[in-house]
Amino acid sequence: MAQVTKNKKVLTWVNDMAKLCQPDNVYWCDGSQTEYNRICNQLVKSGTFIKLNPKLRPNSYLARSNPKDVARVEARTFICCQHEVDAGPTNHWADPKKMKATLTKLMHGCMRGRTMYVIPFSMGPLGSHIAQIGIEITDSPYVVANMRIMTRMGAKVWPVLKNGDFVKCFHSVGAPLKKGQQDVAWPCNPDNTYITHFPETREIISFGSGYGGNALLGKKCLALRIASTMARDEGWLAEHMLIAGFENKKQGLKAYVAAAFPSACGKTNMAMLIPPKAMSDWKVTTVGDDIAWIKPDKNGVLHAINPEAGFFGVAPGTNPETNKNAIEACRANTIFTNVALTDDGDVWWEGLTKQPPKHLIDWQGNDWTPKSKTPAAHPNSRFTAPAKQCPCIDKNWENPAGVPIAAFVFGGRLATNTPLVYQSFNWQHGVYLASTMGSEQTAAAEGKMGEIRRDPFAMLPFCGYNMADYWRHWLDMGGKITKHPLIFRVNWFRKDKKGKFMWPGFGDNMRVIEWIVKRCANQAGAHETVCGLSPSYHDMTWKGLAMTEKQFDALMAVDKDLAEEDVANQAAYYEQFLKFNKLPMVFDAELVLLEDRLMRG
Ligand code: O2Y
Ligand code: MN
Repeated sequence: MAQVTKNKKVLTWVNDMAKLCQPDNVYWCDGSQTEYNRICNQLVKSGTFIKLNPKLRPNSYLARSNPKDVARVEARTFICCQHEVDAGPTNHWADPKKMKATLTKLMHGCMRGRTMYVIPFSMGPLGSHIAQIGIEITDSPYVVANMRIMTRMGAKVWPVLKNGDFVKCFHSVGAPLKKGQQDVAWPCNPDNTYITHFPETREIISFGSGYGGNALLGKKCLALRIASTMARDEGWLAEHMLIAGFENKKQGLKAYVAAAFPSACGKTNMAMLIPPKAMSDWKVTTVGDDIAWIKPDKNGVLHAINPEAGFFGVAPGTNPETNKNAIEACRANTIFTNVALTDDGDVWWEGLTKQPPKHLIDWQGNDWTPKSKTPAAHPNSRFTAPAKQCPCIDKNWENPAGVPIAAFVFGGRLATNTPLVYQSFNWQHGVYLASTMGSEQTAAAEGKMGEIRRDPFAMLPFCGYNMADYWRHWLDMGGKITKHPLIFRVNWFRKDKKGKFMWPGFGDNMRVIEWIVKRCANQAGAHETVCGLSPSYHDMTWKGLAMTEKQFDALMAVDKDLAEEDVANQAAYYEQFLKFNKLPMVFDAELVLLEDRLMRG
């Protein structure tokens, strides 16, 4: 048994939860390798894990979820604060008292026949002034194993926590076992799923799902939904952003960039980008691939940490060409969920190799051949891999002070009328630009594929309070910092009339990032357009890519009629925030200025 804490708040809470949930026993996680190995072996015995061939994939496992439990469930995700207006029109709100009553009923006896694990964890380097401590109570050993990769977890947290406060993270798969009842490989309760957040008391209660963001509570629930409210109250930023370093020693350039993209838009790929051969004097290093916590230092310069310790990356589409570093990161010590199993005990997913293997076992455990009508791996299948295994991990990735942020980049997945890149005129214009981001629907979230939804700051599913208050917070932060990172919009996904991508993406995105880094160093040109400050063809490096000026101009072009339509769409989108006068008035001003530029241009 691990050394446990004397923190009374922890002991009382764990005791109360044990009384309510009635587990067969309570286990305090120590976070050791021995413990991890024991839990993985137990998961193999229970049928949740398949041990992969140790020669091909050392110390790695495959889990297959219940087909009804394969992704975050936004429709069952709630912000439970006193006043509905504080959750805002883009969140599902629930009255905290009523929700607690509903949950308490469900939690009563919900861990019977199971072990209740207590996981102390730190989001961010232990002891960093930007880090936060959470404690997750869970009845899922799969969650324990994943949390050991995704967070700094175990006994080392107690001396940092001492008698301090922590975020209470309760999780249950919601599937108690009767005496003698045989367990299933992936227990869950899809008909009674609740992912609930109580920002005013900094608590999370998740019930019914064992998958990803619903169950690994340090990630989306704590590091985004709860942390965003902490950040608002305390004057910092909790963002759905990758953090990467871009350095060109020859040219004396180095900048850390934080970039927000909606789910499954290639964030992990950008965080681990490999520049094209012709730009091999650039080196890219990864600080984080999904979440950034950003605070002004004592001089008012924004510094960011990655609160996570691992990657929970989308498997399909990842291969040595699209993301060699991610492939290397999951070579060993990795948990795969819902990918396919090869006949020699390794993993496979769509896009991993050009030719699929002749035979596989698919993510649901069925025989699969290239003639099968369904994908071998689920589109939202994942790898959980330690960040330190990434070959391009940044030397400062665990620096408790974080890394200085020179630029914010906001992107989406838009096929039409959004240029490849442009810079905002100023901080206010940048915040407005990020508030209007939109993207086509992906597999990680629910909804119809291909539909466009506005996803301000890529935070739509992750902002723990009223989105309009969040925008105001960003505007206010502009007044609290001395050195404003430059703000950019990018769009890697523009298509031509035939539906073909106009930009190669992946490593070639380095060309755009080079322009961004040079703008930060005052070393690249830009001209004013209706959108913002844009590069001309000659402001960017084209060596090694067949891109004509005409093609580039098409990538940057803005159709004025379509842009007018978008102004109207944006105004309509903002309308929902007008209630209670939440919408920052400066956004109206930005729309007027844009209309004016469109009229003049
Ligand atoms: O479906 C899930 O639970 C995973 S969602 C996810 C995982 C890693 C990084 N980002 C996301 C996301 O949805 O943004
Ligand atoms: Mn994400």
